[in-house]
Amino acid sequence: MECTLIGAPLQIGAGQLGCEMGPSALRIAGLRTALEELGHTVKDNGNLSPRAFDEMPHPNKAVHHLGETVAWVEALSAAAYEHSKAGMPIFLGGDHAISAGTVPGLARRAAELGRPLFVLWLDAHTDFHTLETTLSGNLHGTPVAYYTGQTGFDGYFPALAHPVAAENVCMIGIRSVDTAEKAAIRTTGITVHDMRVIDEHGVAVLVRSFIERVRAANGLLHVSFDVDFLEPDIAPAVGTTVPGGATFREAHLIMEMLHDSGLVTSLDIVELNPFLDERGKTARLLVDLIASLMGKRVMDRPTVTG
Ligand code: NNH
Ligand code: MN
Ligand code: MN
Ligand code: MN
Repeated sequence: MECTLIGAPLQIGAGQLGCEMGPSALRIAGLRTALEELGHTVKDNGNLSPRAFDEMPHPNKAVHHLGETVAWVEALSAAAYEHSKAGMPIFLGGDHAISAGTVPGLARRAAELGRPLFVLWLDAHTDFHTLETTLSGNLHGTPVAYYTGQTGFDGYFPALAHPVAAENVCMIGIRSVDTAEKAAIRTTGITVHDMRVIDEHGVAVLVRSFIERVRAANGLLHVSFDVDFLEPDIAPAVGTTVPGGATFREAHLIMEMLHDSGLVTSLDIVELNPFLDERGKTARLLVDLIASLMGKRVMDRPTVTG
C-alpha cells in the first residue's frame, strides 16, 4: 500500500507545549523504515503549516489560540481531502485539535465516494467540549463535538459541509470526561466504551462489533489514536496522562484486528509530546503500533479468526 506521512506540528491546542516535536520524534523512531519493511511504499510529505492568522477573541475567556487553531483546521482539512484520494494518509500530530481538520477533510472525501465515514476514537478523553463549554480552553478537547456538527462553533471554525454521523463514532479507552461533556454526549448516538466496558468485556468484542458495523455500511474507517489512550507507564510522553489506560497487549490487539479488517483508510497519531518522553520509548511504541495496524504480526496468519 502507498502510505503518505503528513506532519501536523500543532501544539497550542494542548495545555503544555511540546507536541510540535511529535512528527519529528515519530520519524526519528523509524516510522518510514517500519512501514517499508512491511512492503509498503512511503511518501513523506513533510510538515504542514497554517496560513497567516489573526487571533480571534471568544466570549468564553478560557479559550485560547482560536485563530491559530482555525488556520490549522483549514490547512488540515484541505490536506486530508487531497491525500485521501489514493493510499493511506497518516497524520503525525500535533495535539488532538488536528482532528478537527483531518476528520472533516476525510468526511468530504467519503461523501464524494458516496460512502459513510466512521471514526474509531482511541483516547482517555471524549474531546466533546464546544467553544462554550470548555473550562481549560484547550481546543484539543473539542474536535469530536465539532466534526459531529454540534452547535457552538459557528462563526469561528469553518462551516461543516459533511458532519460525521454520531452513530458512526466509536470511542474506546475513555476514563476522563468533564461534566458538560458527559451531559452532551449522552444526547448523541456516539458509542462510548469506557475502561469499565473494556474490563468487563475485553477489547476484542468491542472492536469486532464496530468493525462489523463499518463493513456492513461499506464505510471508510478513520482511526484517531491519542497517546493518552495508553497506560502512562508504557507511554509517558503525553501532557494529559490518566492512570488505568490500555495495556501494551490491548493496544496491539486492536491494531492487529484493525489490520485484519482491511477497512482502515486513514490514521491520526496525536498528543505525542517528546519533551516528556523517556529515551524515546513512547515514540518507539507508537511506531510499533502503527506497524501492527499496517500488517506486522507475530505469526503468518490473522491474529483473530471467526
Ligand atoms: N477534557 C479536558 C479538557 O477539555 C482534557 C482534554 N485533554 C485531552 N483530550 N488530552 O484528549 O481540557
Ligand atoms: Mn484526545
Ligand atoms: Mn486524551
Ligand atoms: Mn474536556
